[in-house]
Amino acid sequence: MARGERRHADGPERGFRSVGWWRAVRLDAVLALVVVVVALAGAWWVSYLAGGSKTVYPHLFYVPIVIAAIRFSWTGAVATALAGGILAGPALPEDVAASLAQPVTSWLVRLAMFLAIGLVVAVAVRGRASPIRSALSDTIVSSQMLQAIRRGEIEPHFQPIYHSVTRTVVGVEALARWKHPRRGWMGPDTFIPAAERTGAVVALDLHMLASAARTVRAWSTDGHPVRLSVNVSAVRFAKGGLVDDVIRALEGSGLPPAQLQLEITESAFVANPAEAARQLADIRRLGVRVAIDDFSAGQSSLLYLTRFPIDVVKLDRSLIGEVTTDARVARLVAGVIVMLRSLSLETVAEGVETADQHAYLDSVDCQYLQGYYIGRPAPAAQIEQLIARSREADILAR
Ligand code: G
Ligand code: MN
Repeated sequence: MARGERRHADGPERGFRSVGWWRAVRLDAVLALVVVVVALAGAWWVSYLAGGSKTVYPHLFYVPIVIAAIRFSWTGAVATALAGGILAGPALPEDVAASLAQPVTSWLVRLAMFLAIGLVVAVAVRGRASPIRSALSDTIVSSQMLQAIRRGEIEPHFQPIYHSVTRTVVGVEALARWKHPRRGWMGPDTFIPAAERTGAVVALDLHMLASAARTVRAWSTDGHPVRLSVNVSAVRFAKGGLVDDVIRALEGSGLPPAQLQLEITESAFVANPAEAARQLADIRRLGVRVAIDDFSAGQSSLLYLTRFPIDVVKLDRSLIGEVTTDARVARLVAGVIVMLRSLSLETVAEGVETADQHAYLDSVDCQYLQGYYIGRPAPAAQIEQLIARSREADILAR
């Protein structure tokens, strides 16, 4: 499963502006509609200029009919064929110069041809039209995202990671947030899945890595370095050359490698395990740490824990969400924590949302906690303050 799809299936973050129904209008549908209308009007205009329906130009009406059939299926085909039938029929003189009207029979025949072609195309592309449509909308979303990166509208927010032994915030996870000029803050679920499908996520990952590293480097944390966790999409990982991006981000920001951690889901390892292990080893050789993200949510294989050079395992929030409601899940999580410790791997519980979940995870010695109960993702300045406060007093002692 694509990374963005499941990890962002959560509700809107606090502070997100609600999204009106008109935001759901698909831009590609509006564009297609505009193209159809323009093509209809163009076909009529060209046929008129060319002397009327006697010319070959009324065939141009097939263009909008075919577009509508692909984009809007048979309903679109019928509507456009009817509109075309009227425009190329009663609305188009047979002979413009002589202003002679078309006989009913000839325009009815044309209407029947329009309907037939429209329906044939609609049936022919059935089931295949949806990939065409999604490709179009993915492209639009991705190119808007790339523009937004250039305009500085996409920035990392940070979610605190809490150490249950020292009871302080010791790290943060950078999460992409898009401050859209009209729509306000947008979560990654609105653009990451599309960007993964087009490959534009590579640019996003690089931007997030470089920009989060600079931000965290600039935090004044008086001798207590904060660990920065950055997500790397499986698509980015598969492309190779990640280690060069990491070196550049470290050099560009001055962040010590030991403070950086990359989060990767196991889906990134499936396609080419040997190559994945090699890339991870290169990254760790820099002194950067590697975490398996969303563990237990995907194709988790226990053997992965021994085959890949990793430091940290992040237990998926689907597991954590049930530790207080299902005794078996609770025992499972307790056991997994023991197992990970015996492999010298650190454990982070993701999606800790309640005091009860926190208490349970504490009781089974889970080292690190992350989730809404600890703190929501927030802009850099707020998190810098939270970290400072956490040094004075336990932020969970409430
Ligand atoms: O897969 P990954 O751990 O990178 O996912 C991070 C996502 O999880 C972010 O979109 C973040 O907002 C969300 N998230 C963080 N903490 C919680 C939580 O406690 N509950 C839920 N439902 N989502 C969370
Ligand atoms: Mn993550």
